[in-house]
Amino acid sequence: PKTILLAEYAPPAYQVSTIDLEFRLDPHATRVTATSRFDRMAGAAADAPLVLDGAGLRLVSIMIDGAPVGPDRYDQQEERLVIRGVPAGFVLTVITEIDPAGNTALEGLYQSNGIFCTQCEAEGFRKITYFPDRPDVMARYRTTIIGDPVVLPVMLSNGNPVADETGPDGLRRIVWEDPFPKPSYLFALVAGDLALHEDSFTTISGRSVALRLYVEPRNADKCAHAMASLKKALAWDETAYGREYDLDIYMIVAVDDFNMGAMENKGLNVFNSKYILARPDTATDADYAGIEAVVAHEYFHNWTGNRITCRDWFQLSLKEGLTVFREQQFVADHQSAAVSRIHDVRVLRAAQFPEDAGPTAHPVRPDSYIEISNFYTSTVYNKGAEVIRMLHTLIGEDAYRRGMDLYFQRHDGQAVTCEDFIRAHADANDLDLGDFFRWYVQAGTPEVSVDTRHDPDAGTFDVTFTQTLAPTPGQPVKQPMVVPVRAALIGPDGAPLPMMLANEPADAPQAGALERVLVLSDRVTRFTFMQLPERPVPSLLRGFSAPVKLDTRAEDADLAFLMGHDDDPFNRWEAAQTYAIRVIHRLIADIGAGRPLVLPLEFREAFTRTITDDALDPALVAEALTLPGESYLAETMSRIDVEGITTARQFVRREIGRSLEPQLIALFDRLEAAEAGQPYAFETAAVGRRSLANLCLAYLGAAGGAAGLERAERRFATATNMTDALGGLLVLADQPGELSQPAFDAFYDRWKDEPLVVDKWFMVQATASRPDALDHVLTLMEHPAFSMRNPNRVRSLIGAFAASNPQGFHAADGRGYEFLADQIVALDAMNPQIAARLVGPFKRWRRYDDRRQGMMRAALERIMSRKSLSRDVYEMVTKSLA
Ligand code: B3K
Ligand code: ZN
Repeated sequence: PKTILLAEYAPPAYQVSTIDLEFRLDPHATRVTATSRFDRMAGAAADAPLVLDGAGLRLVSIMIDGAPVGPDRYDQQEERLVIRGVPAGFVLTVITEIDPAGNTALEGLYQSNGIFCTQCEAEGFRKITYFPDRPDVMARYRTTIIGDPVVLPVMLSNGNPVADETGPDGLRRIVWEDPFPKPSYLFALVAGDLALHEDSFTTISGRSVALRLYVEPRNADKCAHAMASLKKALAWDETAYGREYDLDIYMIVAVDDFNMGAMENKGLNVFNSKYILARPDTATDADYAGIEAVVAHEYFHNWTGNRITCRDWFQLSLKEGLTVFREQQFVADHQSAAVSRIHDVRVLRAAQFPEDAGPTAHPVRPDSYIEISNFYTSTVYNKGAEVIRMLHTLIGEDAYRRGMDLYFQRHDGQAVTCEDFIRAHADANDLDLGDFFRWYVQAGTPEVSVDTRHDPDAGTFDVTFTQTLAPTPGQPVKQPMVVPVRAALIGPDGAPLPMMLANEPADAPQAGALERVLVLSDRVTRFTFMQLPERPVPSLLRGFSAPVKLDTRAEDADLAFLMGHDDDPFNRWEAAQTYAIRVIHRLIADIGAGRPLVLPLEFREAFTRTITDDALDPALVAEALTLPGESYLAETMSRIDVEGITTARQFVRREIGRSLEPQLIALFDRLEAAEAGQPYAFETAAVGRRSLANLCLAYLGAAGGAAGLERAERRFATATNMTDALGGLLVLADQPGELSQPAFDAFYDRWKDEPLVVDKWFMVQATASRPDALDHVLTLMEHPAFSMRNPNRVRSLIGAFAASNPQGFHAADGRGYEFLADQIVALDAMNPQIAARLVGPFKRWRRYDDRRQGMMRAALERIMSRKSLSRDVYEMVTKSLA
């Protein structure tokens, strides 16, 4: 397979102004006629061949200006069609035939439960017809869909319907026209028997937009939350970014078989049903939150992605990082801002930090790839969003808005680069952002350590930051990054103190402020603060103002102080996490040395203070008392100690559950009573109460006492919403079979007709801690409800086991590794994108003990030895082994 390089980008020789597509739908033989107007670009050679992308197509015919083009004029290469001797301007007609029902890769045109749907990003359009399938070719689309109206009563494409007639042959022909030029990756077509849930929205300029949500008829009662989320998103983008929706119809279709979360096709989003369907009894609070966020995300792409798109796929973060940041701002404005920031950071640490530290580390703007599908990564998305957030922090909200306004004004209708984006912000505010751009080109997570020195006589407090950035594949040497550190200095009474820098005029912009943004731009940066006779406790990187690993070298006592006093809720949480990580690390060391395990008294006391303080927000309490996850804990160790992490973490959970049993029960009962009789609402306070109640239950369950288990059984059996039911089930899942199996059976029996709930059933079992974890997963693979064809199912069982059941997956006998390798190989023949995602848990193999390293490497080598690997899996495996 060939490596594609950013440095080799060349603009297309021919542009397309219009494309007329006709689909004669048939499950196994859909005929596609594409008629496009091409024009040679100024600067392209007169004999430049026409290069079209195409994959897995049956070519029926080619015509130029109505005259057939014979095989002597074109070459069919692997995924290309090259036509020689074309005029400067011409109309190309290509007829191809495709097999949607046989398309198991779920890219291009495929069927999901009989519904025809498309997924074209990044390079799926080439599986529909021969075309320059690259984002810098933007054309106006007109789409005719021909099908049997009895089987396919709903037939949709981008834009507006402009004609609709049923012919004497009984076939219906509907024509859609999208007035906005777009790249091929935003094309969409949907046809099937779908129920419509409709609403409308009046835009800020008074236009009425029809909002149409299409789902399978059995799901008609699960649309309300997605629709409400969509309306919030339209309204928010108008006020927060001054962006109005631009078509008269906004359509969303939910399908069960989908490779990722959703797709922002112009005017016709296609969604994984997981991110649309919700009813209180079938969906958890986390599902409701995911729906709100993803519906908004796809909507926000209308401006950041669709109206302004990427010049090439290296620029993917131009739309994804920016849109994730916009989504995060939207969520923070609608739910608890502190909790939502904590969630952003948890995701970043669990997924992106390991990526940045592993063999597939790449910059936010990668400079090479083998398969672009592999680059829809946490680095491009989540670190990309952190980069936009840092820009926002560095220049401030008003300057950021000026920069965004200029970006929209300057580039509307264009396909642009990350440089163009940063230039708009620099030009709008007369700033030099040259060094800041390193965040786009250098991979790896900077490590920042802090040294402080207080001089009581001089009243000065020095804070010295030292940053290092370790080498990553292909980048041995790095430049220092521009790191914005939001900071405060907390006085002994818990109040933040004025921050006055030495040698700073009293009227300097931030002089004397209670919180400042300190900018690190060198390897070592020192700040000296004045007028501080008593030593303050620094609160640094507030709100996680930069995606770095910060080592504050704080004393335990300072952490405990910040846990109780920091006025930045994120940092209060962070202090608790840092403290918990320390405690767990010490316990791991004790395990290794064979010392008896003891939960430190101060830790338990800090924990007790937090659960018994009624003044605190339950949601934040739940976050503060949730121990760092195993993946992030692994990330904090240079050599990952599988047993140590699990044993230490379990010990802390059990000890807390045991020693705080009365307090946890009292709190749980109080929270449950507050909820009793209330109808379910996805509303910040109620979500917080449910999450804290479930956390209490989890600790009680870890201790295994009768009072806790009784409550878990009761909650599971009597819950009226899925959040509570699952809270009970998760506790029962870790208990012996007499307790867990009846719960699983009852759950399946009740929900077997709801695929998204059955996914939960698989997932809870796949991640349960039980000695026979792998055998249980193997049994579940034989269950009639399991299917390798459905990505959600694969993720719920195989993906969840490999990524979130470390005891099972990393079992000392290595069978977990063999199992995963087998599944990757089996899936690769069906759906390479999903197969490549499953390589993830193998990527950190070099961080484990020698025995596990050997077994994981052998598993990767076994995959490599297969003859016909997809580009997707090939790239992930070779890079992991390199
Ligand atoms: N842009 C799509 C992701 C497409 C993934 C293609 N393999 C969804 C999103 O990020 O909004
Ligand atoms: Zn996106």
